[in-house]
Amino acid sequence: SKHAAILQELGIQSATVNAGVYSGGAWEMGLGARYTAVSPVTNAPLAHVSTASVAQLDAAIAAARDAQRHWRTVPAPVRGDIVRQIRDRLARHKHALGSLVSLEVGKIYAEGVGEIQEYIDICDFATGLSRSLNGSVIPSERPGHFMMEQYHPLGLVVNFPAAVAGWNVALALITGNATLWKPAPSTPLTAIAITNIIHDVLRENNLPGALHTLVCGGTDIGAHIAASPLVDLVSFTGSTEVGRTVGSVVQSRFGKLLLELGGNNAIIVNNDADLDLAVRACLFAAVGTAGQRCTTTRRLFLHEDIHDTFVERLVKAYAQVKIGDPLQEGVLCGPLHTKNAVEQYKKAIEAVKATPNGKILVGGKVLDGPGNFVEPTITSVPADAPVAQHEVFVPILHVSKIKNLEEGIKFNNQVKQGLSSSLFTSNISDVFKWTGPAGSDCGIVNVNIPTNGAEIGGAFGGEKETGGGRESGSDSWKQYCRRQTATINYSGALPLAQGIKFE
Ligand code: UN1
Repeated sequence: SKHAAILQELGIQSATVNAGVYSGGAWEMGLGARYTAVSPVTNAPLAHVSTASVAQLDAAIAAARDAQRHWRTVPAPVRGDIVRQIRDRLARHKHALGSLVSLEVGKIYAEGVGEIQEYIDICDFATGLSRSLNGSVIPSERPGHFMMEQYHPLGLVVNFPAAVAGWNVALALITGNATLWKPAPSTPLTAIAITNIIHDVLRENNLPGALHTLVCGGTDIGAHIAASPLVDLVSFTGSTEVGRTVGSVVQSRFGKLLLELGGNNAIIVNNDADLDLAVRACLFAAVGTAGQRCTTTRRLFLHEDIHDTFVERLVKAYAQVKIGDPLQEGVLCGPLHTKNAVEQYKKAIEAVKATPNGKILVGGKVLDGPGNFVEPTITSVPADAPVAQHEVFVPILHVSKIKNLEEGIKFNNQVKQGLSSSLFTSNISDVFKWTGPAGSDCGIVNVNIPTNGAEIGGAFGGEKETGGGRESGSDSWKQYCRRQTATINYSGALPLAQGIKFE
């Protein structure tokens, strides 16, 4: 079948037991619990995956650290070339990898391929960057002294779960680190397929496969990683709840952290906005990936002048969304990733119904059948309704009315999360109010584009309960490094800083 061909191209035998541990450059059968990866479209098994025991994890960490001791001395541009080769190999299998993401996660094919494209983009970015991992030269106050700041590899970077793995792998590798990837228990196959590809590139270059280690596992493995002093940086993408625990464990041992946690992203539509553009943007932002991006729009603030027209148009657009098999052409909304997400959806719909003045404007139902399908939903609730204060990873968009931009900014900022935000307007001064210091408090602030679908060139991440981390572009690479200030005295004398005399 089509599915079997995809799995075969990527070196995954369908319906066979897969070794979910890639340690020391070789696949191993995991001695932990066995997982079954299921299709969110049918809930039928896709493959069985073994997971690591804690002892296997420790061995994998040791092997990765060992491999890094050589890797850290390889010149950065040479490391960049390895990442370029990984990029080429990913591009060659883009169709199959994108289909596998679609198969396993449930997002539509176009978005599955988009995710692989994002991995390819960050590899391009990292390859170029490998020639300019600049430190700086700082003028010393002392004669005959040279002072500089430089960036060295950290050691071992662990990144768990996520589709965002590529951002971490590409940047961690060019900066001279080894990486260990612990994917979400529900997405082992994409991780196994990408590891197969990277394994081939490393082997062809006589480099240890341990530089890209993979450990499938559950919460015991996650907890052990967070606590291990041999893990230099823990990059975690997931819920605020889990991130809080991971964060405090890593912080208590003074490990480095990169947290990309929950978002509760809003779009504000001014009365002077291009409404065609805004409707299309809201549709992609709220229904894309069936509402399961950290950047998905969950709250929509409409100026009272355009509120009714806008809602009417958006409801019409929602009614045309085809829900179904994400690999089928024309489908815009696939299933939710897990059965549990369907339960969360039901709970949120009940909460809307129980909210004073809360209304379902369109959607609200779970679809019959074996898959995890729900209707994309628009609700009308007051901006401060409890149901709109936290992130539910489903396609539910809460709409509220605003009098002006000031009120929109207040509502945008009043939640605990601070990832992404967008304003639709044609008013120049509102653009600068929105992007200025008293505007949106999010890590990502957009004008006339959706909250999701960020390019890799900018730093990605958010404030407050989103965790404060920055990944992907800009100078995010510095987080994979230890910063070192070096002062070299070539004067032959010993002048002390601050003019101190000590004799
Ligand atoms: C995520 O959902 O965790 O901006 C990341 C976006 C993508 C990244 C999503 N570039 O929607």
